[in-house]
Amino acid sequence: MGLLPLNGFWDFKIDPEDRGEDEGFPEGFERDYVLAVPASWNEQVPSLMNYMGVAWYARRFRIPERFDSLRAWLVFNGVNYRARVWLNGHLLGEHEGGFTSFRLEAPVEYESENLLVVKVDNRLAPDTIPPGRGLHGFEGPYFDFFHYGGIHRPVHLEFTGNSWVEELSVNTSFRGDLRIKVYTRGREPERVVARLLDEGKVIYVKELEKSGGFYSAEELLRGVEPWDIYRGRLYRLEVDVYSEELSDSVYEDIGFRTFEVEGEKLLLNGREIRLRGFGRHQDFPVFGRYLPEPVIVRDYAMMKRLNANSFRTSHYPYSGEDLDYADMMGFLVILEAPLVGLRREHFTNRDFLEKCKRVIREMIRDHRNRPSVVMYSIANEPQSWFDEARPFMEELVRTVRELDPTRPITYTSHAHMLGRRDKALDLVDVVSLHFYYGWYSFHGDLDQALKRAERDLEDIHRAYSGKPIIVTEFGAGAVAGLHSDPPEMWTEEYQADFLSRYTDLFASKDYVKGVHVWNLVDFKTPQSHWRIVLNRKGVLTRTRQPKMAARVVAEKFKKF
Ligand code: GCB
Repeated sequence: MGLLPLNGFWDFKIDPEDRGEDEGFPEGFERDYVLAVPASWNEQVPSLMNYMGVAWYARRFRIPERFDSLRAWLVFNGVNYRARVWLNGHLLGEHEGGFTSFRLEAPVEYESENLLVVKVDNRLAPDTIPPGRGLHGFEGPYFDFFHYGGIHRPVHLEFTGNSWVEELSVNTSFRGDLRIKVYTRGREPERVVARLLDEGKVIYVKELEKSGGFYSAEELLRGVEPWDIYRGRLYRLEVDVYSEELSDSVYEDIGFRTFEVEGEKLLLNGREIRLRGFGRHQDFPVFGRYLPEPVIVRDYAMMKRLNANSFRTSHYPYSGEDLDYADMMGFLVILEAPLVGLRREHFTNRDFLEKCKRVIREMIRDHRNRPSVVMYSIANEPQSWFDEARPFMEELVRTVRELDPTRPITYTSHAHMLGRRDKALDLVDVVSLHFYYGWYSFHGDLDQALKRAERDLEDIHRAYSGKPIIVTEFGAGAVAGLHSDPPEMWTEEYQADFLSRYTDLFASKDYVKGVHVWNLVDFKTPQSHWRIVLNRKGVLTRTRQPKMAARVVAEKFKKF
């Protein structure tokens, strides 16, 4: 209830020796730079590009006195990677994980200015999520995207009375079912009221009933329009919590839709569909890991022109703004947790498993009410050919099902490309596969590559018949402007041929229910001999201009 944005310019200082806490930084420090929030620190100042370590942010703010009867909360939507937060010199709390939100109660001053200080630490370790090896330098990541740091998603203050909404969950169907559950904290509310609005007009009001530890209602609403592909029909659900007077008020934009796996089929609103789309990244020059709203708008406009109906939030849950836009535009989203590059040693590490479960819980809490989110991907390319992977994945699957039994679960597997058998794929509802024959092997030889891909597909289909298969990655790098006849690797022609021939193969297999090209856009990676500044597998350049493959993919998707 009541929002005060804290985005804008913040003081910033790096602390390579991690001495700031001893030196009193929480009470204020002398800045090195003034940086913008939200955004990664790396590209705002060239000398920060490769900085991985501890850094400090600070800003002052004032609050109007008319809020002084309320409780104030600081909400951080994403700080990469560890954050510790002080207000007026008092430690409020800390959070680990770069892509989920956290909220801290903030005893603010009303008569004077407040000083907010945040310590951010983005050092990688074998047990960070995603994991990395080293503590310093860029020999670290086990993942193929640049390890940006900073307060890279919006920050705001919000206010409540003495009872407040801790969590809200909504389930719907395209037939008009509506199930609402509200968990409150603080003083026991006198009543909790839900309201559904259609373009500002109230179409449903209900006082929720208390049972167990929560307030709930179930209803069948006749005449609501379903949410569908390219038709992001949204209704606003408002929940008011009263204790004496209005104590908290929250809202979610919801849609009425049903997404199911039935045998080898994917059904949206009872209709069989196939997914066409992309793996993406939240990556843009200067902003780093923060994707500004105009770029979000452009990415969706481009996806629509390319005839895509879906994407995966590879390799971490995306920002609220990005997924709000998916809700509005009617795109289907596979929401992926940041569990990228899990190795054998992770599977037997109990603390690491608990941390993964916490991150997944936070991801679901942040995005569970979105109509666009139709499936969860719990990990990307784990070393799931080891026996130890099975109990680990089993526990993650169980965790997700307990939290949200309504959405199918997947994880992406590349075991087959290494000639291994995946030991956990039977645990999930949808089999997601990656294909890079013709890029990392069979260099430049698409005939052999496609033969091998077809053989793998048939084998995997036989092994998991009865489950839908989707291809969540296949792609080849192309440097925009590089051409050759006959097509050679890194040219626009080779990428176009690669994507065209692979899409034809997938289209010819009935049991392949989705194709996602890797990637929509070229993106920044750690420096290495196998990347040309960026990962060049985008069908668009990093500034969102089409390569030759874009037109080809648009045509193929029309028929998929
Ligand atoms: C993969 C990874 C993705 C990489 C991609 C590539 O399998 O999931 O993060 O960027 O391959 O381009 O190599």
